Amino acid sequence: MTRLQTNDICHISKGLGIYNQELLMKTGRTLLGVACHAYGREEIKIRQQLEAFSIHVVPVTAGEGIITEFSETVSAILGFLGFNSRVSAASDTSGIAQAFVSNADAIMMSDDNTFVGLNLNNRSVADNSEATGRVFAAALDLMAKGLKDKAVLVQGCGPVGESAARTLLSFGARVALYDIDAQVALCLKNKLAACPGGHKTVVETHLNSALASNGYLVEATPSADTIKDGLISDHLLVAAPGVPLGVSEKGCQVLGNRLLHDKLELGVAAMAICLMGG
Ligand code: 2YH
Repeated sequence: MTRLQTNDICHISKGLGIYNQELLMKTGRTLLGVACHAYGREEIKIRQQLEAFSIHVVPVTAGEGIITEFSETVSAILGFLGFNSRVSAASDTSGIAQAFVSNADAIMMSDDNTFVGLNLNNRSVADNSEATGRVFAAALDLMAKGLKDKAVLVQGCGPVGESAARTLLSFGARVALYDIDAQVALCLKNKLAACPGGHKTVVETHLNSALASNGYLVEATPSADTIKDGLISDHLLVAAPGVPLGVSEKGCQVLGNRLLHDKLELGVAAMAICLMGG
């Protein structure tokens, strides 16, 4: 998992309005709407419950320590959506205790490996990798105006790619898997066999031909420049949860509104909707 850096996130809080407009243009839904689509929730009902749902973001000093603006940015995203959110005054154990004492509904916190939301009322856990894969697949479904029977390549078969693949199958997509380590892709194919439609999942071993035969891509790798500019066809739609982004600057220009990428917004929004249960 890539560790975020302040440079990755310091612009997010101020840019949420513009980000939301761009997302609306690309998907037809706002940040809240895309997250609701990911969990099959009705946006209008969620809107009625948001303000009363309090989420404390607890800074974590373990491992490589605090990332300046990480907690503030997570809280800003939640506040933008309408949640009652705040960054805990204290970090770590004290921050968790404060959240309990103040009757918070949920906590969000991340160390170097795991970013979770914890619902303090019903004990449910929202995992950032699962939520991120799911919400980017849902966004691609919206960009594509439905993925049923469409061929989608999932590039990168770690936890984010796995969650994306499961979600794509639930939308009725035909899923192809590619990983730099073919064994990892094969292992995921075997796991997906139990999902409805999962037995039709295929493993691609050559990225070039895989990109030529799939018109839709979820780029879920933790590496830059995984997609050569020449492989970007004029109809390819890309949802890219991977950090860093696997598409070059030139590739981004070519794709324009056919590319969706962010480093935190959709994943946090999806975690929050997941925490609200349903
Ligand atoms: O960067 C990370 C993780 N690799 C997960 C990122 C989500 N995809 N975590 C942030 C660590 C934050 C730090 N402990 C803090 O400021 O609380």
